[in-house]
Parts: sequence; structure tokens; C-alpha cells
Amino acid sequence: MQNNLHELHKIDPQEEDLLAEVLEGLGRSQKKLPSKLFYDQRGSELFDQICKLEEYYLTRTEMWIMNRYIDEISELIGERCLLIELGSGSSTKVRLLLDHLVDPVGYIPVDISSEHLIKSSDSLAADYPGVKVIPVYADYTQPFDFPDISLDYSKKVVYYPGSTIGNFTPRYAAHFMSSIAERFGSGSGLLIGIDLRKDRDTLEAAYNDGHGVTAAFNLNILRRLNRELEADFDLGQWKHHAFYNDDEGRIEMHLVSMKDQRVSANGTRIKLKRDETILTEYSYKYITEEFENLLSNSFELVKVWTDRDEKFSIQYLTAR
Ligand code: AVJ
Repeated sequence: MQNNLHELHKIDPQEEDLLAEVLEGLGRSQKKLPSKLFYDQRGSELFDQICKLEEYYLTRTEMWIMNRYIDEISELIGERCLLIELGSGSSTKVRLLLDHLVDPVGYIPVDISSEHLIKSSDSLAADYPGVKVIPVYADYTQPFDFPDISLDYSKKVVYYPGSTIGNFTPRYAAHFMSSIAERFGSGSGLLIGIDLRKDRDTLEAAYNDGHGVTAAFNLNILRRLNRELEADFDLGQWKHHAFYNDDEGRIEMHLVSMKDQRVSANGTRIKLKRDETILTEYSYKYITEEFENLLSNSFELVKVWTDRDEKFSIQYLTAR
């Protein structure tokens, strides 16, 4: 089968919407910025570095589980699936699936980092000539046009690894996943990675690595605002702060203002007090049963896999 990478399905990035979203977030009493802003080219590279850090157990543990149970996973997914990955990044994890699935027909990576998307789609297409690779450049949290494909597949399977679902509040996560179930239809599969609750030290270390990569990743969001939204944040006056909020079961990442300051973004002035923070990310940690219940309106749980220490879990579900 011939792969055609010229048909990159590009959704025009809605710059105006982004500005409005940013200004709305910075106008709140607890200021906040959308986590999806992390993933410009530099941010995507920093995230790839995070995944290799000793402290960041998530990626390593998830891949351990995948490797350990890949035969069972492939069996459940079945032959000739159409695989859709939400937030595919550099498409590293999907290779294990493509290596083991029986005759996968197509792979549709969806991502908001176009450079990453193009590069990884090119190399996947070269390495898996039997799989039609159809990259979609879009913010998957917004409705996007799904490419019209004339492939003969048995079922759609959504791959959503990395515990990215943890960026959403549980309420929104449930809502988002029900829209996914509806969009891809009853019987579609969902293979999802979920980070689990654990001791505070392990959690906090994962978001405060010794090499400062996570700090650079967090601060990069301000650099991006300066470049893309004509803002004037002084990066020397901000520091990274991440902690586990036990009551909510989530890591919170903030940027802390080191002094009273004013910044402007596209002409709008914003005042910040010393020690005031901008919330940049939630990363929810779940108890397995809690997560099952969360999706139970839209998905039926088929199987859960975990590592020995129950740090991370992978679930396979099917849309109701
Ligand atoms: C990609 C959202 C799963 O929450 O652990 C890593 C992003 N932030 N270090 C996470 C992230 C800080 C990551 N997710």
C-alpha cells in the first residue's frame, strides 16, 4: 500500500481563540494557562527529555506494562484495526503496537505540534509500509474534521497513552471521553494509560526533576506567549513550582511570580503580586476503580493491566 503524506489534514490554528483563552485565564483570580500551550517545538522536545528522566517513572512504567502484556493487548484489539492516537507527539509508544497487532490497516496520529507530527509520520510510514499513516494536525480537545478514509478496517481503536487524560479535571475527562465514544461509535476500542495514586515523594519528584527539565518545560510556556502573543514576560522573574494536592489527588504545576510585576499580552496589561502564581497544569492521579466509574457511562471496561508496584495502569475499554 502506498503511503501519502501530502495529505496532512491541517486545521487552521485558531490564533484569535487562543489569545482570548489566554487572556481569560490570566484574568481569573487564580491565573491559569492552558496546558496544551506547552507543546510548541521546543516544549515537545523538552517533554521527550522528561520522558527519559529517572524521576519520571510514568513513561518507563507504561512501556514496561505494554511490553509485558502486548500479546494480550493485541489479541483484544484484534485484526485489521484503524488506530487513532490522541496527542501522538513523537509517536514512539505506538511502534510497539504496530509491531504486534495483526495487520493494522491505518494509523491516524492527532497532534498540535506540526513539526513533531510530520517528522514522526514520515518515519513511521517508512518503517510500516503496510500501514496507511494519516496525520491530523489539530487540537483534539476541540471538534476537528476527521479525515475521510476509504480503508477497510474491522474497528477503530483510540490509543491515548501517557496519562494525558490526567490533565483534565475528572468531570471534564468523563465528558471528553463520552464525546470520543460518540464520535468513533459503539464497539470502538480505547487503550488508555492512567497514572495511579502513590506516595507524595515519588509524585513530587517526577515533577521536580534534578536536572531542571520540568522547570524549563514549564517556563517555556511564557517564552511562547512572548513570541506568539506579543507578551513581555521576563523569564528571570518566574520560577517553577509543582506539588501534590492530596485533597484533589492531583499534581499542580504553577509559575510563581518572584516580585510584584506588570506584564502585557497583546496590549492587555496584567498585574501580578510577588508569590502570586499562574496555574499551568493539573495532572490527576487515579485509583483504578475510580477511573472505571468515571468512564462507565460511555465505555465498558474490558481489562486492566498494571506493574508490580501499581504505579501506572493501562485499561482497554469498548464504547457502549
Ligand atoms: C503528558 C500530561 C501526561 O502530566 O505527567 C510532564 C505532562 N508535565 N511533566 C504529565 C508533564 C510535567 C504529562 N502528561
